[in-house]
Amino acid sequence: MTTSTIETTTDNKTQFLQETLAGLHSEPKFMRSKYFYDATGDRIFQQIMEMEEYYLTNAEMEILQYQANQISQAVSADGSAFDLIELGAGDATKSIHLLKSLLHNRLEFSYFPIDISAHVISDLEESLPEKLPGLNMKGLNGDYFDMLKSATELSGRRKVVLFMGANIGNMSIADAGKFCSSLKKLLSPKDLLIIGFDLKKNPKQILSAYNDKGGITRSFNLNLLHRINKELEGNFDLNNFEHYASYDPASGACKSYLISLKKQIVNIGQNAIHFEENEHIFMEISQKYSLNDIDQLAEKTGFKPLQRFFDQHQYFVDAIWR
Ligand code: AVI
Repeated sequence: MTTSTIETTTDNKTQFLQETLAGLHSEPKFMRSKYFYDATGDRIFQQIMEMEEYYLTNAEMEILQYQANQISQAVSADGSAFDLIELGAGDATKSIHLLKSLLHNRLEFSYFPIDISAHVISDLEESLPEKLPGLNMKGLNGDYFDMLKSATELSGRRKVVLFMGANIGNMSIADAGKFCSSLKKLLSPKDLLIIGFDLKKNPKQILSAYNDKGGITRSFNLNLLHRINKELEGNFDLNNFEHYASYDPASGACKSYLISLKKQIVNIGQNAIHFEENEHIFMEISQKYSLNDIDQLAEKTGFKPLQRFFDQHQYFVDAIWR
């Protein structure tokens, strides 16, 4: 199989503008965290993953580094060829361990990394074939479900879907339920899902991962205002907004906001957005789960939990569902 990127056909900029205006005309105001990831956002997210406070990356990395063989055995238990489809592949630094193990065990599979960021997909297509000779891969740039359908049309084989990195956490519990139900409808009874969850733990540890001392998460959030200025002719003054993160141990919801430091009007093209002093924009949820919450999510959405893999501190879990 040759490597090539399938580009999205939708008008990304129009959608970005429409969704941004809809969120900023809502009460309370909100933005969509999927728009964090332009080239600068990708770079800042890399820095977040390297931060001392952001325990999630190391925890899941440890699972993949030390248990890739067990995971590879679990996904290949029935011996048939399969497609490994990764939703939100990022730089694949974690999945590379699983890919190595699958190649080492001479399993017949193709890898389809899907990512909303075109930079991510072109980087992967350049770097992975060099790092993993013999890997069959095709990068898919676009919406998860559209691209999952494209991947399914490219081959009718059994699917193993990877959804790691706690990306499910960037949805509310209700939206995560809708997402898993829609995903289940695209899968056949033999297909598997490997899904990563950040677990509920000491609230201070969670909060400092989203409110780091170096201000990297702050820059990550403010970068979306900068992106709106650049791409949608906005005039946000970044000095007039402050990052605020909160964690509620009861619900497991970690939320980030930008707070308007004064009464102000911001223009996006011809549209004027009014802010009161201390008014908030809800930017992102990073939902944390208990093991019970995870099993309930599987059950409610038609999946059967099969196996779980933890890091040594039990900060994180990669669960295999059928
Ligand atoms: C991508 N996602 C799982 C990250 C998270 O932990 O929610 C995004 C992030 N936002 C702030 N820090 C990291």
